[in-house]
Amino acid sequence: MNSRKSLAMVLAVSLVVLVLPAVVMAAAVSTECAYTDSDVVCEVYVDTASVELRSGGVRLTYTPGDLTVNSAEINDTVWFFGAGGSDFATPNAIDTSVPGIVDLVVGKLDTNATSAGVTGARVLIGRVTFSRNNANLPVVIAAGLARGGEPFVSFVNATSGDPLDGTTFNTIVAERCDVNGNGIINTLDFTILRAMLRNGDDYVVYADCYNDGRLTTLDFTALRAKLR
Ligand SMILES: [Ca+2]
Ligand SMILES: [Ca+2]
Repeated sequence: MNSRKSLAMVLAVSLVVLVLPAVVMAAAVSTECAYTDSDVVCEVYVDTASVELRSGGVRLTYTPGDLTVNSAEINDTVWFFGAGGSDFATPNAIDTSVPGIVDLVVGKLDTNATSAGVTGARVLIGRVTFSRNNANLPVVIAAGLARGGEPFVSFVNATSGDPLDGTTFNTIVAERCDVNGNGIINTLDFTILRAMLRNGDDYVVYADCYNDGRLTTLDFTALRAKLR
């Protein structure tokens, strides 16, 4: 490679390095829902590896005639205000008062480490369960910012206190046992589940065919029964 080419490459790499932090300084929210004939379980995660979060708020919307909220909970081992997780009296809020809407509002202020926010990949925000009122498909659930993204309900940088721009939302609603969430339950799901177990991959609710909150070989057995 001549020196001009190598200089161009160095510049290109530097540009990528310079540009990347600005692009990833946002929260990525994943909502993963598994349905059966009778219920739907949704788990909401945020990937905040690039920034420490002070607070966040996710709104799930659904069709009230099709679904009824059974329960909603926030992961308050991560999201809390108080001394090292001992005080869970928090501004965490679950609002299910309006049919068709579930708001999950979370925050963290550790009084032992006030500058620390929440950071990490795939941090659980909360879990919502619905019962199904009919057999209508598809089961429609969407996610976005709670309450229009007002400050301290939107995703807020713990360091600067500023709301983040560009929070993204990805929602997958799949039948329980559809391990790869592609809308079909077939032997490919076996293959993928095997790889997930071998690799110790993260829990995904619709891959949890046995429905016990973890991924084990029992999910194979349940998937086999489902395919028979
Ligand atoms: Ca599948
Ligand atoms: Ca399982």
